Amino acid sequence: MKITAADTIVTSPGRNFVTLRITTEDGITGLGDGTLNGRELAVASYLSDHVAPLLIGRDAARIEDTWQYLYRGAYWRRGPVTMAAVAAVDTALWDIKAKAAGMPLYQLLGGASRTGALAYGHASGRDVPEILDSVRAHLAQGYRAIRIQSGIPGLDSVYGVAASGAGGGDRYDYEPARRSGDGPPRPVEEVWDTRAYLRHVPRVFEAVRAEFGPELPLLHDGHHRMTPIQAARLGKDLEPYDLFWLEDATPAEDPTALRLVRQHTTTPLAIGEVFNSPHDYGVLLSERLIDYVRSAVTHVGGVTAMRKLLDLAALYGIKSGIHGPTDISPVGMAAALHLDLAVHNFGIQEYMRHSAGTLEVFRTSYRFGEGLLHPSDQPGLGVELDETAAARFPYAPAYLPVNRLTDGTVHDW
Ligand code: GCO
Ligand code: MG
Repeated sequence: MKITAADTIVTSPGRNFVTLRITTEDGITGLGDGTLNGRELAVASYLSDHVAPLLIGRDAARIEDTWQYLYRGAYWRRGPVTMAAVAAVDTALWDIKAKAAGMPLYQLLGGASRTGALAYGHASGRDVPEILDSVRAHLAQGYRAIRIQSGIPGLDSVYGVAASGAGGGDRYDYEPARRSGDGPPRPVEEVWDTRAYLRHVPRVFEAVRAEFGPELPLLHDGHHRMTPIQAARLGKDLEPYDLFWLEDATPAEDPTALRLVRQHTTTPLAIGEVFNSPHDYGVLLSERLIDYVRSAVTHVGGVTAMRKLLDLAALYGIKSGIHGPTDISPVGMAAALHLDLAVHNFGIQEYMRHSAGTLEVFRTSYRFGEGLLHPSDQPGLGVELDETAAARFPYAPAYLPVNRLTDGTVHDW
């Protein structure tokens, strides 16, 4: 089953996506997601200039060998651009293999371990009444686990909070990568105050628990902004509200920072969305410093790398919480859902729904009902790309915001 074409498709139905489509001599096509928010064209060039020429003529069935060939063969390993490109190839080859077998991918990964994957949605608001409305709207949409992000008094815009306040729970409201008015594209800048955040967040969770009771799983994302001692304090302050997890409490480059957090709090911890290799988890798994692995299939090196990572995590009793914001394309999302269904140590799946424009370009078959996602039983990943629709949405540069402290110092966003 020789590869005859490997095409990189960049499309922007409201936000940018990079997709690799691999075609075999017998006409089977497979899709892989290589989207890297704010740096999309670097992956597109890596794929079309450096990877596609190597794929032509290779045997599409040799997935592990191709993964190793691209990873070790480049000599320069890891890094978000390389690993998104490797992931795109790997995912497309799994799509092809499953289509050739006439099976949904999860069957090749060992078959279903559950009936569906518990999904969490993103509720947010500028203040508590808006957040409560947003939670109600998410419950009405069928979510059975909810992330809560709140505006902070004194700060104009805060990570995770929809600009309109998401009072109506409109799931399309929050898209952090933005273009900035006229002139050359530049990231917008936000202002951040960690002390104000630490004072406010426990009050928000107190209000949400008072309104919705103890049962509903609640999550929160710290987006890498706290020092270890600040994160330890937040974890302790949130213990009465029984979080499902506190995500990205401290900056991702320093995994040992979580030792201190862990010593002080029983709030479960999750990290990993900006990691780009299973190797990044080393001490986090072996010392059991986290409870959930947060990588995206797209950024950790594809289905092959994610499967190895989750199997290793399982040995330490650590579960999955695969990254699923809107900057993971429906192709990356489908790959996550097949893994979610198959692995034993599934924890939860993030699910921010894609816009109507995105779903016009990517024809998905996965389903959401009663709080659970299912990848569908279509052969392969179960997602097809409509190239005519994709061509209607050309690439548009957009960046994630840059964050500054109140004195102007650049801080983690
Ligand atoms: C999450 C993430 C995202 C990121 C985004 C950046 O938990 O879903 O933190 O919202 O900010 O993926 O591209
Ligand atoms: Mg996050």
